[in-house]
Amino acid sequence: MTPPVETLRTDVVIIGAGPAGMLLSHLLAVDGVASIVVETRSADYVAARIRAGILEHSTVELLRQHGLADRLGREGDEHRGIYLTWPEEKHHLDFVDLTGRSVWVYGQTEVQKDLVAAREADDQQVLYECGDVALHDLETERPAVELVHDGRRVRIEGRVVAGCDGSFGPSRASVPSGVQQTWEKVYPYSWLGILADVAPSTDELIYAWHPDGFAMHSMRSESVSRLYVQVPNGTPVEEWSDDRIWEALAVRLGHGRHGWELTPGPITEKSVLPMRSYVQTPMRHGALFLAGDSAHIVPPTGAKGLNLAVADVALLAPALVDLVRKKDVRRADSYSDDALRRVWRCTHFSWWMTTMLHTSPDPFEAQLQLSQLRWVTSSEAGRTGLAENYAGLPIGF
Ligand code: FAS
Ligand code: PHB
Repeated sequence: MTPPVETLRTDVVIIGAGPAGMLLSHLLAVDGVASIVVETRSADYVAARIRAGILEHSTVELLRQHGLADRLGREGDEHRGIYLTWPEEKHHLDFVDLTGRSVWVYGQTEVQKDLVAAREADDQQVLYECGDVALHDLETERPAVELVHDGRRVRIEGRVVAGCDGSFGPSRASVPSGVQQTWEKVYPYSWLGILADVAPSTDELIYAWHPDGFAMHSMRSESVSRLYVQVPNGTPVEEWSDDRIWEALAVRLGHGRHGWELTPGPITEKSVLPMRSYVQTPMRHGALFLAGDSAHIVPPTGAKGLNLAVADVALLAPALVDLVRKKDVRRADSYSDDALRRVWRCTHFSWWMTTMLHTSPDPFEAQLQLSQLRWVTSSEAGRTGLAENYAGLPIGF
């Protein structure tokens, strides 16, 4: 192998320029800890990925606390709760009444734009379009990441490596197999998601159980709607014409029932998203710390993926500041256990919402789902339980 041509040095080498990596670089810089971010894709590619849409209360508070929420405050849409519906009924759960916490509709693409703008204003070094990214010497105090950038081999040495490289990056696999433990559940259905240039037909999100399958009405702005329908795994997106999608959404969301109507419009993007739960422990091995999708994946039914990445970083940043600036190892040593409490809470909640709302061929399961929906919408305890998980528990709970 050709020797590294260029060696860079920093405090924290961050792999991945998604929300976890870019937020971590920002929070570290606020406390005087330097980082270099390494990203395999182009900046445009990362910016264009359509992902999450809901920010929970703690995420918004953290972004505000660090001066990252100005545009969110202007362009985001604060929601008090969600609707749960099934053929006979439709109920609104008001999170603010139940828990004092709201959620915000503000696409992950917008969060990413705000993070990138803040890091560029701070002259953050981000190496895009890197290849052959490999982690080295993780069980030493001088770990390193080697890569190819602009045709040159580069070695970046730091005190710590932060694996923020999502579910397909090299970090999770860098934890030795004898050390790591993983849990995975693949769900027997997927989501077909669309973006449509049409005003939302609802003021707040609608989650719908229906014998034909789950459907959800979300949104991105006053003029752009985001909607999903449950489809079998492996469904080719071409199988679903625009008309078929809108017909299924109308039936499943309850068009014409309870005085509600769904307004269709031009579909600008459609894709099929498989659903799985995945957790890998520990979230720290030597000088490597995992945050975000590199350590866990949740089905999107609970709107937790992006918010969980933020919560990891909210714990990891102060731990690394203590380690790098003060040589205080306590929060770094407890990071994995501290983060995993929320990871498992959000993993359970996402599994619970998913299995409650997605129809299966088992008629017994359908009765259990309907009974659960009746309880969750009629009982104060049921409503509060869903509300506190959806709006999000305080970070570090
Ligand atoms: P990310 O995956 O966002 O970022 C990881 C970054 O690491 C990427 O930019 C990647 O290119 C980079 N990387 C990978 N390998 C690398 C390497 N070898 N070297 C350097 N960089 C590398 N969550 C919700 O809450 N609601 C949703 O509706 C929702 N929809 C989703 C749809 C899709 C298709 C996907 C994949 C995820 C969705 N999620 C959703 C979850 C998603 O929002 C994640 O939780 C969120 O992006 C997590 O952020 P990161 O941990 O930063 O990981
Ligand atoms: C979205 O707007 O993309 C969205 C909202 C809520 C979810 C999942 C996705 O649970």
